[in-house]
Amino acid sequence: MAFPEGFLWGGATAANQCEGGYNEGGRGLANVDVMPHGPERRAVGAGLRKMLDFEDGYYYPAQNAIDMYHRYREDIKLFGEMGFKTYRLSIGWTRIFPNGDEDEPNEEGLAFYEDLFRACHEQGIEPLVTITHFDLPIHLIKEYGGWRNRKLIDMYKKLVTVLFTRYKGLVKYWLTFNEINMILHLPFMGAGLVFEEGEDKQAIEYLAAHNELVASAWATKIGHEIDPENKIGCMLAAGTYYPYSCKPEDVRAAQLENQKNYFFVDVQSRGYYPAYALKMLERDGIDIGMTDEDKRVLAENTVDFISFSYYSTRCAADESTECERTQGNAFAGAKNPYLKASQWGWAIDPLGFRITLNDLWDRYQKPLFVVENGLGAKDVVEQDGSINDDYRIDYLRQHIAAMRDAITEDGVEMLGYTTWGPIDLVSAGTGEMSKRYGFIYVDRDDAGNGTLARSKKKSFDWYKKVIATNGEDLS
Ligand code: BGP
Repeated sequence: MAFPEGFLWGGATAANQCEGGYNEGGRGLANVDVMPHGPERRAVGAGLRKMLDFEDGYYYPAQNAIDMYHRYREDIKLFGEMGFKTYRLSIGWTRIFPNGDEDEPNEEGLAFYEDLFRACHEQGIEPLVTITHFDLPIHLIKEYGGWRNRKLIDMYKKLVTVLFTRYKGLVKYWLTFNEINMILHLPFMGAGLVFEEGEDKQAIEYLAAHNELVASAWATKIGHEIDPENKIGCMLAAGTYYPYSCKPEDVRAAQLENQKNYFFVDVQSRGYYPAYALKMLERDGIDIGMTDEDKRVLAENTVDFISFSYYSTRCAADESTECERTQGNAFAGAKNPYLKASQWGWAIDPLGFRITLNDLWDRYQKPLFVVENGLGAKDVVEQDGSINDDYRIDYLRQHIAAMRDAITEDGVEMLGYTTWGPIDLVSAGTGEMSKRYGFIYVDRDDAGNGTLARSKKKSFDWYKKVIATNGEDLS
């Protein structure tokens, strides 16, 4: 058998991209709510255009998203029908602590997720919970400056203590921060950072990263203390950087880019700052405010498993190298001439998936959990209502086959695989609905029009069969 017994097949979503109900159930406002659809989204996400409230003339897709806040039972039932073993979802921090710094949590928010987890178990689905998926109370940004402020470690500790206590027995798999390395690419989205004129951006990003890393280690400690059954993982936006050529300068450029990403997991998995990161901080004169307690907490509370998203590999070239550069997603780089790209310019590289799996397994020797993978594409609804998304099936088939090879041929140890957006949802990068990943179609467009009705695409039955055969039948 290729995939191990009990392999956790499923799908992944994030609260702000599917829930909606932004002002219901006592929920407070979060950074992700005020990221508009349209050309300014990227600058807002990067912390370069300050937008801390809703402004006139913009459309904010997270306000209602796909209305899962009201439809989760119906949606989870469809996941159950596909045979999901796990469903990865995230907690909206502001449902639990509307401002982030209250003493008492909001019971309505806690009850909402409790019922959602029960709905999962009724379908035989194990929840996999991301504690924060690009999600931070606006109040913590306005009052404290987001994750640049160490006080957020305490707010986070309070949040996780409430979650681990309340959901003991209902949730066993946890991720501390979604794509923690996104701080370096979209720092407002990743850490609630907004930069003022003249600030040292890099210094603030690494300071915020340190605070998140320490908070993540505390969460691991608290989670294990509350329930030793808890399995707590880190989460990386992965995708190995290839050198553009075998020119040593290109190879070095790729090595440096890879280290920038590995840095986070090196700390979370090994428990200390790697030498190359310490040297870089020293060289650039960056003080992250490391305390002895931080060092101890990091060392004693490493993660149980490594989770990551994989959409594509990336390519690095030295500045002197002549090549086409791309800004396909949040990660800029050289354009790989050997690969085709998606409609949104993301390189498609199934073999790169196997390479990335090997790189991470070799480096950490801890079980891997792929918690995002998929193809964002435009779908066409036929006259009869059917949606023939063969391109999506092809993408997933090739990636699952590459993952199978990594397990059977290379000996990579894995816990599971969740595709991104099993139901169409709002794109994190662009705010669009038309960038669809789902097996389940949602009738909603980029401007927020549509009935929100759900319907099955061709890929729905295909994925159902993949799960039913534990990955044996990919046809
Ligand atoms: C990851 C995020 C997700 C998700 C995905 C796809 O970076 O963790 O939240 O959205 O990418 O990206 P996009 O939505 O921009 O297509």
